[in-house]
Amino acid sequence: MKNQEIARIFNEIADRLEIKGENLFRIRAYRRAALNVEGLPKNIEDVPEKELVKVPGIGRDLAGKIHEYLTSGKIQAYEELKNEMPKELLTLLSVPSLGPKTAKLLYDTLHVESLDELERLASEHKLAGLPGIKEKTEENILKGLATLKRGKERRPLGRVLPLAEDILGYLRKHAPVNNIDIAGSLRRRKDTIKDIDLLATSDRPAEAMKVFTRHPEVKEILAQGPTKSSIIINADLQVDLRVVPRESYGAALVYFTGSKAHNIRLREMAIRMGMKINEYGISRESDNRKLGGEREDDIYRILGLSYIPPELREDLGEIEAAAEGDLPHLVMPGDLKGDLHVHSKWSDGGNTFEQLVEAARELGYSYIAITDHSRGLAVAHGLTVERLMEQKREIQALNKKLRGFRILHGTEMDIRSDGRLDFPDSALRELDIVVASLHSGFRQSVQQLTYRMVSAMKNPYVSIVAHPTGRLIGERDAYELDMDEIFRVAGETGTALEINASPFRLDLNDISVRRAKEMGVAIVISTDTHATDQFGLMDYGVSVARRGWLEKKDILNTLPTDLLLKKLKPQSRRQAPAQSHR
Ligand code: DGT
Ligand code: CA
Ligand code: ZN
Repeated sequence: MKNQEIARIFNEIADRLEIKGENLFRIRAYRRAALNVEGLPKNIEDVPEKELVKVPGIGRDLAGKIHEYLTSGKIQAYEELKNEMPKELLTLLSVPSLGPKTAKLLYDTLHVESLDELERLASEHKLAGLPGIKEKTEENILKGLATLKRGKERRPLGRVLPLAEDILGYLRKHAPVNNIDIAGSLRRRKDTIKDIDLLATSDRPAEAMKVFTRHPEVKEILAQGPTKSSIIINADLQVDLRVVPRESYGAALVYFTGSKAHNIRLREMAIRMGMKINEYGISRESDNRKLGGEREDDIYRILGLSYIPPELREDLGEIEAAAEGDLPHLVMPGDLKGDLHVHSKWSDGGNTFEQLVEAARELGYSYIAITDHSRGLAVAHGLTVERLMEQKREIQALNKKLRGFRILHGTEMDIRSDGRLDFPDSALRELDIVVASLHSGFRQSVQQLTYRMVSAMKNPYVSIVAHPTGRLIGERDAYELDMDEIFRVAGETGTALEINASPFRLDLNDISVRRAKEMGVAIVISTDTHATDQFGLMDYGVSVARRGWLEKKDILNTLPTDLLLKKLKPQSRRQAPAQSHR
């Protein structure tokens, strides 16, 4: 598909414009277009030229560039930009903490041309002393380089899962397989993935493998045998397919789903019970008699455990809980009743309220919260108080026409660098829901960053803090925050924390979610949708919640509208005047 290629080019154009110091709006337009083209649920080559402008974030200019690429294989403006500056400069800019100014400075003065060289110079303290570069800058560069390396080894779940499902669909259609499933970390829905592990049964394994190694995306065949084949696909990702006997399928699925730590615990448990588990089945030690292994559940049942969902298989207490019959009833995608973080055309989203409502209704939702950016975030066309009130009137009018659905009026309000909020209480009071988040000053001290979050949560109108740690998977680490303090204040003030379902964020992450729950913090799962087709990202957020042991009752947007509004801060606004604390 050309979608990813175009997205890559648009991102590179944005990078190059950034080095040139061009207009921020233009740069952002390219980045947004890249995101939307990549996330487009269909092949961009199938979109007729005239329809391209209907893709959110694609105006006439960018539609023209896409058409140019699809017809000629080139974009003139991009070729010109490429000639204007060396590629090495761009390499430097790929380091998360390195801005365009610093990148240019390093290139011009020290002629740094590679990341290895940059790493050497930074670790030898050869950079500090250049204009604007302090010791702390060197530290940040080294951290950024480490993040970058990790990002190359492991990809975000959201990049890998669609590729895996594509290959799975292809094999189901073209290869002689009976069962076939995704295993490994992907089945456990870890937030980052090293490779794709597939498991199948087949009556004609050799032929199944032949079909596999002829997938149109194959770049290299690493191995091809009747029980295991490995390929590298064009996205530079390894895919392994194993074919196992039908009577071992369940045992193999447990084995290759992992995690390794979980498997080791199961094996130890089996040994204590006089049994043996491997990828072929579970058997009695004394006479080697096979007790089961065709179905996954066999293994757990015979060990006296309830079935453990793949997302929990990390040896983080799930085996003990399964032994006690104490596993959580994990939240499921169908439990969600609405999305509480949605952008419209009023700020940097691509759709009208009507389009958003229609898409949300199709998913079976009862509500969405419109949370456009606030005035401080000019690059995202943040709303002034006047515009916010205008928006409120429009939403009220639309709500009168809707049956069985409600648009909640909200904001994604910027928490400023000094901890002050971007809107006064007099404006916040007018809203159904207030989502607050940080968009600047990520490199402040732990104290300052924590202070900003805490002061936002202490505001009586702030209902939710969005993408609390600010991480961008493989690109930017979480800010340095005192998370326990954040959870404590969230619990105390009744402020909910968001699991941002955007697959490049997944923020809070699984571990934080579990900790938040233990500390009595309410959670919401939201997509931060900027275009209607992004509503579907909710499932990634649900995966994080499941990995964090959350049940339906732990998540506020599983509630119907009236109960949701009762639970969301500020509760006082919606309850009878005499507050009862029950
Ligand atoms: P990844 O690929 O790093 O994202 O994570 P996984 O969990 O998919 O790891 P991978 O691909 O190396 O192996 C797939 C599964 O195979 C793993 O979750 C458990 C199982 N496995 C691999 N090596 C071993 C091993 O040495 N011992 C045991 N018990 N299981 C293993
Ligand atoms: Ca794997
Ligand atoms: Zn947002």
